[in-house]
Amino acid sequence: MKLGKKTLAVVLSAAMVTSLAATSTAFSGAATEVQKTPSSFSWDNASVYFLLTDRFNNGDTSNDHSYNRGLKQDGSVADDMITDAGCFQGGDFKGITQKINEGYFNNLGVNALWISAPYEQAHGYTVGGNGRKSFAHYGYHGYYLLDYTNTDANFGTKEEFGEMVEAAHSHGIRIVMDVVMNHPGYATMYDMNEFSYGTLKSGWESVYYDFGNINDNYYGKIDYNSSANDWSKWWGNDWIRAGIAGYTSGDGNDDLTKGVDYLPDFRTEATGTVDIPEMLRTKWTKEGTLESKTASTNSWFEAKGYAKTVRNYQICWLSEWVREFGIDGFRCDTAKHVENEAWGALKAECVSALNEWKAANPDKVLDDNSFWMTGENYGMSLVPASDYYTTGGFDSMINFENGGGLPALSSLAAKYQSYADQINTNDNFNVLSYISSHDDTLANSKTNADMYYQGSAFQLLPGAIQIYYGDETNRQKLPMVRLDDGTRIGLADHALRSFMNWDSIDEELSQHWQKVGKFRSSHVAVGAGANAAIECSDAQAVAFTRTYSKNNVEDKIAAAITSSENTDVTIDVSSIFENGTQVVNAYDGTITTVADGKVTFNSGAHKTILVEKYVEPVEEPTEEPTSEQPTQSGSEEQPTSDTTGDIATAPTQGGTSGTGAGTQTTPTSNNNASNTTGSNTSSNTTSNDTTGKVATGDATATAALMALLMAAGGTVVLARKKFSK
Ligand SMILES: [Ca+2]
Ligand SMILES: [Ca+2]
Ligand SMILES: [Ca+2]
Repeated sequence: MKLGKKTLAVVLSAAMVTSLAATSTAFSGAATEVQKTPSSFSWDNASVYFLLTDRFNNGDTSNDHSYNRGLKQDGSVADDMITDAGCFQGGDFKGITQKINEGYFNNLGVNALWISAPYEQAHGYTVGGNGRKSFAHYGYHGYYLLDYTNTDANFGTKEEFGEMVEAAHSHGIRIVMDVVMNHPGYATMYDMNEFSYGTLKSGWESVYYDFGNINDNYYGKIDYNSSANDWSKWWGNDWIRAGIAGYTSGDGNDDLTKGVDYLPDFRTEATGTVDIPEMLRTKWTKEGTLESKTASTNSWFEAKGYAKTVRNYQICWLSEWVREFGIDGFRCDTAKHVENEAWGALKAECVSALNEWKAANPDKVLDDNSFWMTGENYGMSLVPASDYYTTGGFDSMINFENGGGLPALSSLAAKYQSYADQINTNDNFNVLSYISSHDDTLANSKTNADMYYQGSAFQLLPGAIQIYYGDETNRQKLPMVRLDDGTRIGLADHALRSFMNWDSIDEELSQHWQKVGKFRSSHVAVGAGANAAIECSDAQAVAFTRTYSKNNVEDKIAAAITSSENTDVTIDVSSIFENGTQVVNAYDGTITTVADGKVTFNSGAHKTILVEKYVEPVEEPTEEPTSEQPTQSGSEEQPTSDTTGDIATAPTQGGTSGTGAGTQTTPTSNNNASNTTGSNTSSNTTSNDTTGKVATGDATATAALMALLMAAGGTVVLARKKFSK
């Protein structure tokens, strides 16, 4: 018998809970001790980590079968590889919170999480398949909306959602919610029965609960055509277009009104007023929330003075997540199937809602960034002159150009130049680039996909980037499944959403991604700066500088990747560093001094050299014996190593030169020693993150440090010290 994914998840979860028990206390109260300092974070340099909540980490197995999902009629678990691909698999908010508190995302340099839609999904499944074999397909991905006003119980409670957001914020990580305005979920037999809408045929249960034999008979048990009255008890014809009794169909040729994948289409363009749909009133009545939810919805409309259109109800319920929890941004699904006016209206209300949340929660405010919005128009690449950026209110659109991985190094330098030139010279334009996604492919499944190369090249890409969970750990696609007759079938997009591979993490690869990721998030210049190619002794290398000067932040870095491995590479950094400047290869911690405009570093096993100005370690007060500090010597103190696990740092030029140049006598350049030190950087960082040993919370000391840095005439933006103890 196969080990089902759910079983595996349960086992993993138990291990996680055990291992976390000892470390979680280190973070208690962290949220209240956040030091309010300027942040260098910019959405233009964002490192967004996209995960499907259901597929990431199971922090609470008691919610795994909410609404009887994945259960047979007798309550036993329907455990089958094919069924599981489209089933809820147990991941939840608690699991994400655990990973936040472990420092998992800080270690990667991640400063925003894009999570799948957290609100309630259709309880039942519909039928997915590829023509040879069908399987149960639930809304585990968040695209089968049932009710915007509550969390899905598989993911957890609203309280657990709030704890997750707060944990993220206290770790310097923003939360971006996937949202859908285009469509609700399908009518599933389970929901039809539960909420008394539509026309079910007798004997539907025997088909629905036969998980081992899921097929198109499913649809034979639903009568879509006979009773307009039955179907009016769903969303209703004034809310959605759907080709069923009593409903108007969309125009199949019109992107805005057609049913995408036969899903119902919300009438987002309609100007007529509507009531709360009967299905929701039925649901809320069963929950005992009808009165309160109706009242809060009505009070929003009264306060805003808006007409009760479909679009405005959606905006009311979606913006409430921002107002209640301080959600930092939305990723808008199927953007081209909804009018840009609707997106623009959503954006405006969410900007207001985030401002309201900040005013109500001044001690939890992360930075002064406005609400952010990115959108999906499948296949779109870099298109600055688009209505999405004007009418639609989008700050960014997902860039589909690199799905499956960046090009070979022969065209990488040109891509860097092109991206920086287009993206970073235009304040009204940005993209969110990715190499793997939930409905494209995984970069590591491509021929010749070297995830070390991708880890360097992708994370040094100009613009914002979206890491798909498991890019950094070499998570694999789900394999083909062998049917009883010997046929092998793929699992379509579900194969891209395998459970996070906590039990098979490629540690060396992961550390590589961490080093480059933290360099990126420490340097706003990487994603948001100007790019210039520079001379390099290794003809095979892509070598460049990035420079950024905006909003009183100055930042400069150089990098050389894809050279020969374990080779001394000489780079011309004269355009950004003066002779005599001490610089460090943040990848391995080696320090050297610029001479004749050049520096030489070893490319190491993974061909990655990340050059930043060396910043003398600043002694920080500690409440624990300094002997336990693993960071008092060598290059680990330079900011990119980021011993606090902080990510919103900008170790920019000039600021610390006054503190460093005059006092430092050591360290000297020593490749071997520094290499050794550098190789320990990641584990030391992890250690600090999980023990909270680095004591940086003393407000007086922090203020003094700030004053010192500012007095040095620099524009350093001080690290946020969120792990203060
Ligand atoms: Ca769970
Ligand atoms: Ca539409
Ligand atoms: Ca820009």
